[in-house]
Amino acid sequence: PFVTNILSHPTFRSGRCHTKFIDETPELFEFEDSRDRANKVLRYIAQIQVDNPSAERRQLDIPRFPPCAHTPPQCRGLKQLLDERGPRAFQRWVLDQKKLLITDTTMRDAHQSLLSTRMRTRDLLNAAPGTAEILNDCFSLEMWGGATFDVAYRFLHESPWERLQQLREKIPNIPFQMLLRGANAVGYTNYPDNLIREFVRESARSGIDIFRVFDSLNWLPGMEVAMDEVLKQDKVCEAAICYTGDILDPKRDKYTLKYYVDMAKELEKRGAHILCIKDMSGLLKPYAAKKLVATLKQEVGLPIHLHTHDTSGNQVAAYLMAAEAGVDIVDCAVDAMASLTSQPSLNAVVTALQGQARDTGLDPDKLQKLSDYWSDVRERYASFEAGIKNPSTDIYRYEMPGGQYTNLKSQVESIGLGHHFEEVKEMYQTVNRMLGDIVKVTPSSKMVGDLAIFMVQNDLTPENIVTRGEALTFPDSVVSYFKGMMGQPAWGFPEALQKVVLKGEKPITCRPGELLPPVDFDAVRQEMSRFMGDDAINMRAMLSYCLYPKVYEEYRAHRKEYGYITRMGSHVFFNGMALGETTQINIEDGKTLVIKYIGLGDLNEDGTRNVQFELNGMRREVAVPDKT
Ligand code: 3PY
Ligand code: ZN
Repeated sequence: PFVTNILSHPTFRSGRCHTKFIDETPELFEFEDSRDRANKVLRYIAQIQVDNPSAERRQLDIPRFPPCAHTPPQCRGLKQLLDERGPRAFQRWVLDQKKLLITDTTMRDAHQSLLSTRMRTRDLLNAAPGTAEILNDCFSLEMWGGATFDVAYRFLHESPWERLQQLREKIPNIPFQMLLRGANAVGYTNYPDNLIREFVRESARSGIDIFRVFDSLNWLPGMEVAMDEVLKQDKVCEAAICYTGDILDPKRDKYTLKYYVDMAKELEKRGAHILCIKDMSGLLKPYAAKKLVATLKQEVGLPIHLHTHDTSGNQVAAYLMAAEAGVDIVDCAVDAMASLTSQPSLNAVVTALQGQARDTGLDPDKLQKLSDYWSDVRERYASFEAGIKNPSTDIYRYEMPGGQYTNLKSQVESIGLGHHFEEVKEMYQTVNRMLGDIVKVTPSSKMVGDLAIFMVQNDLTPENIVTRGEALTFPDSVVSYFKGMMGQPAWGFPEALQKVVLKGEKPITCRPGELLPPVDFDAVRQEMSRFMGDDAINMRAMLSYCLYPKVYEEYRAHRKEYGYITRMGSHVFFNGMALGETTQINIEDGKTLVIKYIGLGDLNEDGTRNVQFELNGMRREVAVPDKT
């Protein structure tokens, strides 16, 4: 069966496998006959039907794939220039462009910010050939990192590494960009240096070209190791300044123009190829964008890449002002996945600049085809929409990152405080003031959110938290922050509160990575053999386990129990099937399951319920636990 797995694997069949193919393809070690696979798929669907018997379900047709006239492997673009001539030549090329360059964030930040990061690999892959062709002339695709790593395993039961590899195969021409949280990698806490380095190496080997590295407190030591390893791998190091406050407001004296220029100069000195202004909450107003970009263009020699969220509705204007001031690259999302807490619309920016000095050169008619696809796909994710219907300039008061707004809402609802959401939002800004006005982006933003919820839950105020806090155990993220495990905020910690939170423990002032013992990968391997076969334990698996031990172990268990569910249509994957609906699932090349849902059957004495299907025309019944 191992040889059959190799022979039928798409990578092998495409003729593009390399020497590490076997090491890096754990699914080759999964031996199952197709009857087994079919059973697992039916049990997966049956469980959804039983868990939520009265859900409204409807049949959806296959989304309209974006058209693609060329076979992607023949597309050549900026990726080839980077691979052939290296990051410095790539940087030069960017600086020489007159057109405004575009990064498309549809495959990462857009769905992280609009749909709780739930976009499945299947839907990304179906967009891939059309994207390779239609966006051939864009600067990059941001398609990995941030929260997508964790969510892929935790909620989608799929491997982010396989996503990266499969997209790379289908999009060989456009540079791939990821968001890396410095010493926090793609997690919420600092990790040992050797883990960060291995993570960067493995991501680079798997297809990432451009690493956007940031620190959640703009603390340079927190970016150091990640930046150094990106440079060592000869990939593009895009170092980010996280933007907060308002440089045009004279009353905000911390995050001034000088603060950002000083940081930019330091990042340039440390070898960054590109400077990113990471406006994670959409606070950079149009005239501030113009001033910041114009000043940075004068003060540093790096290309400038602007990232924002359109929560206020002001951000297409911010891009146009930034374009006038000479910004090199801006982040947009295809319009069906743009605006509000996501990035500004790609289609809007492209059409606004048509015929102007900084014309992007992208074709609006073709972009529309891409948008039609995402519009269809988005329907399948309706249950993850946050219900935000309009732009809101209130974001200038809350200063909450695009992706956090929706997550905080569900976090608050999940602990039964849904009716207190407004209060939590107000508290979020109170907490920020109490902490001395800090940069808020993952993981510091999550800590501010956790503390805000905690204060609402416990009736705490900035006035009584120090006295009443003595008797309380603060959330883990808050303890970690005050201990210095997220790095050092530019203006220090409020001391009295720090004492109360730490309860006698001593905070650190150095880089956490200097204190954390290096990961012993042999020991990790040993530990992992408890729940998976030795052959499948490769560096990717170990990295994932080190970052998210429990989530990764559960992912392996889920995969064992339900098999290959990644090829199931997303509306079925999330919501199950409508009565009488037929769906097709391609379980391996050339083998398709045609499944029709007939209905729920009887409850059995052992607490299971029968669920009826037709599988390839034959009646099949499976029994799954009924806990309703
Ligand atoms: C992330 O870290 O996931 C972000 O998107 C921060 O803006
Ligand atoms: Zn963002």
